[in-house]
Amino acid sequence: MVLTGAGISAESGVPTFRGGGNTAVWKGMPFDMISSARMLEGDLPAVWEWFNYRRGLLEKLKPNAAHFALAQWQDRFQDFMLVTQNIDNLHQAAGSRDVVELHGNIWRARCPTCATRHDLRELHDGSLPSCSDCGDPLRPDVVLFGETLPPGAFERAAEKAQSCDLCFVVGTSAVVYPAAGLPEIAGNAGAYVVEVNPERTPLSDLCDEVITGNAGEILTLL
Ligand code: BJW
Ligand code: ZN
Repeated sequence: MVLTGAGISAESGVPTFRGGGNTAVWKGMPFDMISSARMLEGDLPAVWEWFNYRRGLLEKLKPNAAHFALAQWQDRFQDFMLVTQNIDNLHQAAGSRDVVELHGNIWRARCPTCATRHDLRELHDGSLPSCSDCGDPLRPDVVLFGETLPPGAFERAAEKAQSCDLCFVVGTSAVVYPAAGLPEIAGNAGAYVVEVNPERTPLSDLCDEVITGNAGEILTLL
């Protein structure tokens, strides 16, 4: 199994949340304040503005060599699972199928009332999108701090972590739970755990191997 984080998209031009000693900030707010359940309850328009801004950045960006390498691995290995914390859809754009999205997808909206999911590329630009089924205001289909993960997603990933032989952890600072617990589950169950990251993380000491470098270069070499 492969677990990816924001760092795998860095070479496509997607800003990471953390790393290099910096934390993403928007309009003076740290991202973990705006990407939170509390902000969603208090100021849904501000949350939409933040995600609309992010979609605008992503619109022009393309998958990089690391995304393409992983899309090839799915055909090279019989029993492969790609688990991502990313919401940018770049794995799918590179050809990866059946990606386990732990934190949702920025191109989708969700209705909190009737749970219907909507493709934002098909919704007309309006101030606040509303549900075509029940009319209630939609929210971005992403997992904010303090919210639970989509039903089944973590369970699927954890089951694979329990049974895999090899676990790659690529481009994540490994501080956000429960995602960051997956490599530990894999390691405890006997998998060989390999981290690919230009910086060390809290996970590095638990890994069997740490490959220091950028995902695009390292995954292509592998
Ligand atoms: C490169 C590179 C290159 C650069 N190549 N690499 C247990 C302990 C403590 C706290 C908790 C816990 N369990 C739950 C919590 C609370 C919280 C949490 O984990 N907090 C910690 C931060 C303290 N977790 C949650 O709230 C989660 N929900 C939950 O657990 O529900 C149950 C519950 C409910 C209520 C109360 C308690 C429990 C939900 C977490 C949702 C995370 N959502 C976000 C935002 C999504 C929307 C958005 O995009 O705005 O997801 S946060 C943000 O961080 C985003 C990411 O997916 C996630 C992880 O970040 P990631 O991918 O690791 O990126 P970075 O930027 O941190 O790191 C980039 C890395 O790349 C760096 O290491 C670079 O070096 C590297 N890099 N260039 C390779 N070229
Ligand atoms: Zn609805």
